[in-house]
Amino acid sequence: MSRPDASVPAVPIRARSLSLCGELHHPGTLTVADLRQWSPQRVHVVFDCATSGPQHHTFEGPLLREVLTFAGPAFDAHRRKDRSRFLVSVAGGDGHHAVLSWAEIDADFGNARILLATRMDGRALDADGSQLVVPSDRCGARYVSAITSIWVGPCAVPPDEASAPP
Ligand SMILES: Nc1nc2c(c(=O)[nH]1)N[C@H]1C(S)=C(S)[C@@H](COP(=O)(O)O)O[C@H]1N2
Ligand SMILES: [Mo]
Repeated sequence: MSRPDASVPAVPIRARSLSLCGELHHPGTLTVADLRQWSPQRVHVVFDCATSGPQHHTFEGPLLREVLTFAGPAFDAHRRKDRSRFLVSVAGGDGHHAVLSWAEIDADFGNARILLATRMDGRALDADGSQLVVPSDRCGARYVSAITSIWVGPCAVPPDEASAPP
């Protein structure tokens, strides 16, 4: 009888998934393995952590913009002004969450290469969950790890002071 292969876990690792929700035409759930259907980008980043100083990491994963476009934000994609109303909120299982604007990742606006990582420093993130990668940020607070949900939707309209009751 052959010996069990030590590289294959006896109990399969439970893959963590993230839910795509909010004002989307195709809301749903994606595992880290699902995120590998989009072409991966690779970036080396340095960000500052308030408690542990500069952090150096290499991340690999698809552009957040491509994944969210697949989920179909409920804006008129042909109208830049409509796209510029939308926000993206990314949450980890521990309750930490960070907000981006759609315009940050939109090619007609900030065009930032923000990723949903499938690997960090060569290690697959299937068991931990994806991590948001924001190379243009100086600090680490928006590098949300163990992502459990991403909400997409329009920002509230600021109150019109002129027509508001006194
Ligand atoms: N889910 C989650 N992600 C998080 C945080 C957190 O508290 N929860 N802290 C952020 C902060 S403040 C920093 S500096 C980086 C640290 O990333 P690292 O531990 O991979 O270097 O993770 C970010 N991502
Ligand atoms: Mo941090």
